[in-house]
Amino acid sequence: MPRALIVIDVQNDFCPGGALAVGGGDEIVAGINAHMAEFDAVVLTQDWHPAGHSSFASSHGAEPMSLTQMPYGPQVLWPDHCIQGSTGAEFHKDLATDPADLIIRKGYNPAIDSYSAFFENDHTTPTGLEGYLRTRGITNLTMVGLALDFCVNYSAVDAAKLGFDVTVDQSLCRAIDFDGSLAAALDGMRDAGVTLG
Ligand code: VGL
Ligand code: ZN
Repeated sequence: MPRALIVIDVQNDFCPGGALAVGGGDEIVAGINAHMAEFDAVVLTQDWHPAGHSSFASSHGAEPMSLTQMPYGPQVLWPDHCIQGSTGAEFHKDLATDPADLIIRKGYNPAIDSYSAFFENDHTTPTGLEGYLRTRGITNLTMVGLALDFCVNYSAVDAAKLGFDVTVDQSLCRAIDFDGSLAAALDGMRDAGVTLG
């Protein structure tokens, strides 16, 4: 059962001091590094938005954390974050990046956000990660990282729907927990057949 560790968005902007800081986001780094050697493959994801991205509140003259309607459905409007090439978009300085087999970037399409490592938020445009994992014969995924209720959640649910055996290690995740998002995410992952470890 070849297994991959999928490390979601452990980037400066999601850590304390960052533009979209997740409480305790930096506390999981050492634990994630310590698990990498147990897996057949390690994949890192990197939120990677162009300036003026459509998921930014500033692009709509709106308040951060307000909701808008996009052609593909409702979308939370975020503070500007993870802008391509910025310090905020870099991985946390202590995250071990040398063991990564693949670094996959997402959210680079100006018109569509991408929480999931597999599909953009239109739920149809693939990132290519599914093909990478399948051609390497990987069937089992363990997901860790930031944020548990957004990018980890969407990635885990999509992976389960695609037929991967998915475990989310909650001790190596931290959540934004905005407006009930964490409880909803945990329910959604359970319903999709994700194992919450
Ligand atoms: C994320 C909001 C916006 C995440 C990314 O990594 O969970 N959340 N962009
Ligand atoms: Zn983002």
